[in-house]
Amino acid sequence: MLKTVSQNNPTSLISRSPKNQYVVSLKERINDKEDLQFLQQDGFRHIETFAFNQQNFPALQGDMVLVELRDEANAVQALNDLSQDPRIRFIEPDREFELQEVPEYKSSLESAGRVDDASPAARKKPNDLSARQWGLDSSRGTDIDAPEAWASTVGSRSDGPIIAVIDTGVETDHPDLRDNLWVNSREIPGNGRDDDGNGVIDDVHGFDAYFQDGEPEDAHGHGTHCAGILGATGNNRRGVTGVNWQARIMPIKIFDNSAKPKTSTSAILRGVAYAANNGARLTSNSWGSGGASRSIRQAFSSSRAFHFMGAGNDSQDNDSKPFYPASYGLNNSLSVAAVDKRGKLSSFSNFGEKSVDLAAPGSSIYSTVPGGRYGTKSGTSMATPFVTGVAGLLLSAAPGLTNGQLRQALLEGVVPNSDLAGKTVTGGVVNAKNSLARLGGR
Ligand SMILES: [Ca+2]
Ligand SMILES: [Ca+2]
Ligand SMILES: [Ca+2]
Ligand SMILES: [Ca+2]
Repeated sequence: MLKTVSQNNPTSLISRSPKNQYVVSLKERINDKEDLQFLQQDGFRHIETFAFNQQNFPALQGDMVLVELRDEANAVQALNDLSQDPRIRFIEPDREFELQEVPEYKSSLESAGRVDDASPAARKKPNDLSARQWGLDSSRGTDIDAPEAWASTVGSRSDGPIIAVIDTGVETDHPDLRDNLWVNSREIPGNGRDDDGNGVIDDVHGFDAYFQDGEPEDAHGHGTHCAGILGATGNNRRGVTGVNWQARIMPIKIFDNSAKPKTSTSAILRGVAYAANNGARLTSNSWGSGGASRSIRQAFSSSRAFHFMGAGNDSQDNDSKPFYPASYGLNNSLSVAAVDKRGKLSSFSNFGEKSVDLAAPGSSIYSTVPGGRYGTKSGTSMATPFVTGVAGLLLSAAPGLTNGQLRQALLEGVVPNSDLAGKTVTGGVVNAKNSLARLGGR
């Protein structure tokens, strides 16, 4: 049996003591200030209306707002009054969560020669595919068959999907990432103005949803690593290659800069809203916790984008002990477990025959880290951007794919193995070649 190893808990969001701030889901959209007056009467101060634009969140019926309790002494009465107000759907605390990581462990490098599993003509390799990148190509056949997929598409900076990495930020001047960042062409950098009127000043490459500014720089390293997995520049004679050689990565920073990074319900809502409002087709979410949030669920589920969620690293069965956002089970999302070089479920990985959809390489993954460097990390955090990256290839090859078609191509393309049987819905590992072949356009 798998052991629960609590210290192997990479990106768990641990609920903290609530602040005096709450997220309120309204039944209607706000048209003017008077629509918010009842909050004041119930004892709350309106802080922020989250920017869930109707066109990008078509299924969201009303607005979501952040409020602050004005008088702590009357908290019980005020919360009671507001929760019974017919104009609101629900109210929940703006919780704080902490990011924890799987301890990195040294991995032996893959030194054996590769056995190509397709004819050379059907494979295409970049000049910077590191021998450490076993998840993309390996002699054991446990990889995602990236070279076979690259023969069809390597991703695209022009037609490819905008991919939001919702995480600790990204080192935007990393030499292997800077060319693959989304560019907000309607924003003039460094002039102190919000030129495109999207609510954020000088947001040229993404958004810091925690500190609410246009500089989503990574003080931690987790987000930079995830970004490189799905989209480090390929074939540039440098470092590593991403699943997509060319990409449009939109860094969305939801964590603060502390050594054990913290985030909050409100930062996550802001991040999901910004991503979809500014064109992200995909989001990659290598974080989570055991605590469900109705507002976060509502934000993801009502969005037109497609979302990838890490299953978590507690070696637990998510069917009996959910891990969110992976366990929301949304139609427009997939949850991802991790496998090691042998193709076996990683010792830390959560699983779930009903609630975890598929697996991807997640042990000893080599990718970009801050300082223009490279390093190895393990976790479902690493598995998740592998699947997001494959989705990026699929949408580069077929930009018109619906969420349903994308989901189906990813699930039907997996390579099943006996170790994953009964551990995930598909019992298999994501496979770029097979999923591309499912599109039928090759
Ligand atoms: Ca292979
Ligand atoms: Ca702006
Ligand atoms: Ca500007
Ligand atoms: Ca490279």
